[in-house]
Amino acid sequence: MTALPLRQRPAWMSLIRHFEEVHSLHLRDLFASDATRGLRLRAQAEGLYLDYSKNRVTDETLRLLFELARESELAEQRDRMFRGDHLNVSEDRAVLHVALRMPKEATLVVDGVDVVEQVHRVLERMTTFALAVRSGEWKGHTGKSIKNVVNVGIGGSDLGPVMAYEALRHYSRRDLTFRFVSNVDATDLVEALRDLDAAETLFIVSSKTFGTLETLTNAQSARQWLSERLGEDAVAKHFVAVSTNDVKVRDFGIAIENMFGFWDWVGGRYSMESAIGLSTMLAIGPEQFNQLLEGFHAMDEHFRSAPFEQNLPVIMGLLAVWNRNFLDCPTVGVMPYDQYLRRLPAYLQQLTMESNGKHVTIAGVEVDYPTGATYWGEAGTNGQHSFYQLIHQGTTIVPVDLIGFAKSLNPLGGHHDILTSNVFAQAQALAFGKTAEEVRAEGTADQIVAHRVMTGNRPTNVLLAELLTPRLLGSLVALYEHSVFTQGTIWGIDSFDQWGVELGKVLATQIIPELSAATDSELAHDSSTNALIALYRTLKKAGDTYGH
Ligand code: G6Q
Repeated sequence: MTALPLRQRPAWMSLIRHFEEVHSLHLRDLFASDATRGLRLRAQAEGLYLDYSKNRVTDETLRLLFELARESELAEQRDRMFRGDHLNVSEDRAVLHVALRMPKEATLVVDGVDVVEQVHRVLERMTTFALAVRSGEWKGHTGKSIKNVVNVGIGGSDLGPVMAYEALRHYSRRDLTFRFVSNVDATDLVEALRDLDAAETLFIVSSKTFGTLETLTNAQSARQWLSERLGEDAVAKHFVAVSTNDVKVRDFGIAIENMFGFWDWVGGRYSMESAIGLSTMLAIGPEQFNQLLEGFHAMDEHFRSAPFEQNLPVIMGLLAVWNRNFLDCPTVGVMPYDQYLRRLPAYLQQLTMESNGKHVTIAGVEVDYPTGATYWGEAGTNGQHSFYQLIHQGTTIVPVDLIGFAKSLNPLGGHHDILTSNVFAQAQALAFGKTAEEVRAEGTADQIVAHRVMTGNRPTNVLLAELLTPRLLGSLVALYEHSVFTQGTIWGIDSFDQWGVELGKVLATQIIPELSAATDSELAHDSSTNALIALYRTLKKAGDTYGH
């Protein structure tokens, strides 16, 4: 990147001056002074309608933000990503999740290899396997067909699969059971397997590195569970692997013909449409999986070709920067008004926070501005009856993405209109609030008025689509991916590494033997950690009333 440091970019300096002029503007006034605002500040692509009019921006804010994108070389960086340049500088890797969803006829040669051809070769193997399992042709060790699929993975090797399964459950084979085991807490595995018949169960061990302690621990225990019931020879028909590491897969005891590969240029949190999506393909079938890929690809093309001013990911990314760096909002809420998307907030939490939670620029220089916000959320309308109070009246401004659909996959009475009315009503309430005069006019006693005032001026994006389909899900996820990319590019950070998760893993590895050894070793940590370990050892040895 040759862009100037962020604070020296002319558009950034203009935005700082501009903020002084607009920071006290209220959305009430912005709407009152422009009857067309809600028709102008909107954009549409690939079945997603984005209303961003309820953000605290003026036309000038937007002009400067688009200028900032240009000065930050967003187009150049985007093109470098699509070309396969090593944008993940700290790991010296290309960032090519966009290649995972390119059509078969496309080519993309990176380091002398056509990666699209590689991708489609794996997709074909996944398809053959998925068809065999779904048709019952793939038999388990005892000759029974597969009825249960258990994905064992964590982080990027879990959140995508579980989110996609939940999101597309409507399209899934209802006679197959899907479970997702991620936590090294044995409870996760034990509860997942409790009612399953081993003879009908297939394990997918999903791990890019095949070196992740949690996943390997769960996979070993799953193998033991299976072997105890069907014998060690059963592993061949009941275990498949998704990984980039064929040596470790073989060492674990899974044959290479039962391994589905991907590549180091696919980041874990960007991998749900690679072979990591095998459970998704088993659930919804290859054709619908293909539609998911088409949805991703369509949004990629939109990001690649639409002018910034009409480009959904660019607009959302720039607004996120505005809210983070100028309105000083430390968190963002993502609220899908669709029960099937209930795991989307968790998925986006990893995508956004692992990507943009960084403290140095690509050049390794400490940033002097805030980067990635904390993302969190809950499916609507549940959140409205709990934490929305703070969003409406708290002292922290929380920008919210509200995601709604015009049609329900489960039309039932008046449910869907009630649900969707809340999407629109929340955006209205957050933007316009309720003044003291309005509260008083309702006959509220003077001493209560202040409590009932809603200041409003709280930003929202509303994303509206017709129906949740595999294709739409692909476009929606790609929209967030490229919004994350836009933010990371403005901030000049490496959105594709995750060094912050390493230290805790290393320290835990040192502590494991101190907790599990038969004899208590000397402890040489800080006094707090020493005391915690000592107490753990004592409590572990003590008998309890349940006789464990
Ligand atoms: C994602 C992260 C991380 C990763 C998990 C699992 O971007 O790198 O969440 O996906 O740590 O890693 P493995 O797939 O290698 O087991």
